[in-house]
Amino acid sequence: ISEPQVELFFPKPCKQNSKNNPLFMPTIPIIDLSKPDLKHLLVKACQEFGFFKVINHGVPIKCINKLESEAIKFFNSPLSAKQKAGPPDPFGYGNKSIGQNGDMGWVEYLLLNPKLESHYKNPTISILEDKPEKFKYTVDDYVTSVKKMTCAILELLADELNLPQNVFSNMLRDEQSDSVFRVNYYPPCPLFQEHEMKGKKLIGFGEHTDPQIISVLRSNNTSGLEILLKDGNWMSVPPDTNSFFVNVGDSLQVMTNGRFKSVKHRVVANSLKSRLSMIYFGGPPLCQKIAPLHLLMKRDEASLYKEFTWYEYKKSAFNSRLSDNRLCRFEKN
Ligand code: GA4
Repeated sequence: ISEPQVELFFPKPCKQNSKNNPLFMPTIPIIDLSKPDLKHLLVKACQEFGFFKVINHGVPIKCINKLESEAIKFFNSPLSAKQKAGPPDPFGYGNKSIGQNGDMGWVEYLLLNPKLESHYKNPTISILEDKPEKFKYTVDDYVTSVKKMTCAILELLADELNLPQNVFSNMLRDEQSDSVFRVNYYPPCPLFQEHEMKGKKLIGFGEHTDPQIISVLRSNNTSGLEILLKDGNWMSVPPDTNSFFVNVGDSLQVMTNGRFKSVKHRVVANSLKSRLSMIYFGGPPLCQKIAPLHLLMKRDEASLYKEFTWYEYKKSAFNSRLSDNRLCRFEKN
């Protein structure tokens, strides 16, 4: 990228310009899914951070590696070939442009429909091999396994909140569930090295919250993901290829009447190493009503949000800019 354009990719500075004191830096909650009694920790993580790391998740490493290597093959193909799988409206290949409202990032991506039976709606990633079917099965395997883990997490959360176990997981398991699968590739940007040495950051994916219920991310060994802490400082999330990172989405914040926090996050790119992440966004059916759950509310507790359908929220979200606060339109005054 040439110099003037580079400005587009600088993140906004922190509110409180952080002289991060390591003594006060919180650590990311770690949830070991193989352990009993983790429900309390899970709820705590969703309340305090809206974010946690999952270990012993049960997703086969083979299935992760296979998808990762096919995705890398795709992103390493010539641009003209990749563009055949685009534009991403709603599914396909995208490059630097994010959404429809002018957001940009140093990123290439694939947006895919994770519905097992509806891959005809996905772009044909035919550059990958002579058998384009193969990629679809690799995605299916991965999504099936990650979705299973995600539903297990949602059930533990519901249980700890004394809600029917399936309240959240049923929304993902529903045939009509409006979930998305995304593969992001952040190419190295050597032109940026000079800026990086001066401590400047290159935006890969600008700050935002996810509109859905829950998002589950797995990345290669390149850092870049940052979450916004309550004190206004950004915290870098060290990559871990053996773990998944989970964040609460806007819809879950609403259903828990603000108990769980939809965490703001962003990705900064790197001048030397590429980053690859694969994210499953668990969303409800379009007709699903989203509102604070009555069963959860204490006597006299005021509902913080108006009721809306996922269709209404999604429509409003897709008309917003990445960094907008999308929930404020749906707050009760
Ligand atoms: C953020 C979460 C998911 O990646 C996504 C994104 C979507 C897109 O890339 O098209 C959005 C963004 C995300 C929220 C606000 C709108 C829509 C880009 C954007 C500017 C697929 C999603 O569902 O919402």
